[in-house]
Amino acid sequence: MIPLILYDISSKLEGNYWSPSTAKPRFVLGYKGLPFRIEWMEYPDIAPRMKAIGARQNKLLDGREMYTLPVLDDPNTGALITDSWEIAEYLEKTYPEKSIFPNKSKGLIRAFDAALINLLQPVCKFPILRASEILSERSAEYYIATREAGFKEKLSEFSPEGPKRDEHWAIMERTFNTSKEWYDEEGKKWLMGDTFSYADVITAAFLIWLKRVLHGDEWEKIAGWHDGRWARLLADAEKECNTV
Ligand SMILES: N[C@@H](CCC(=O)N[C@@H](CS)C(=O)NCC(=O)O)C(=O)O
Repeated sequence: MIPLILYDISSKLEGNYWSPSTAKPRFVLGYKGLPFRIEWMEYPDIAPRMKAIGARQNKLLDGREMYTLPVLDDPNTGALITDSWEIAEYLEKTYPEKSIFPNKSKGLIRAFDAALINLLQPVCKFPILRASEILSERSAEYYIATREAGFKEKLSEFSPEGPKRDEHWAIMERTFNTSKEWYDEEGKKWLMGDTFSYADVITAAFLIWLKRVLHGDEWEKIAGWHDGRWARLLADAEKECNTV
């Protein structure tokens, strides 16, 4: 089998990876035991490169069309897929062994994905601020300019220390309290009890983002909530998906 190619976004961190969207297909590829290699990209190079290889643009929540990563190139079938959800669907359909949507859970997991995004929306400016600190100079310049334009706010106003940051921490904690309630329904390792699924990939990708972009003490704070449950869930998912 020819290794698949995953286009991911580079950073200054050891090991590079940090983006939650691209972490999802990385987890799925690892879980299914598929051979793959990563093509690391800087932000300003994404659009020209994706256009050149014939990837399709993605539709953002606000309706705008743009080139985004992840993109997956499968030389075994000729498929070139944009968007983490569509990549998950493609991998499940093409390589059905070790299902990530067990027991016909795809619809429910899609709803879980949307629910988690809704929970995270109000708090995302804090990790976005931190992400701008771990990118290369070229990527950071692009990232800050596009995020400032998107939010119509200067980066320095995203999550300044003080009442605004405190509010972000409060929302973050509420988000994890809600996630805990969801995970407690089965009271086991995964959202679906003993069965690993793409829902856990979504949660783990969010955790990876926080662990990689936040400062050490900030991640430690989250890792300490609910008796270390979130650090444990991330470590378990990384093990399950052979990403460590
Ligand atoms: N819904 C998309 C979101 C992907 C996305 O927003 N990717 C961002 C990086 S996290 C991106 O590539 N942005 C390109 C840009 O800002 O130019 C997915 O899940 O694949």
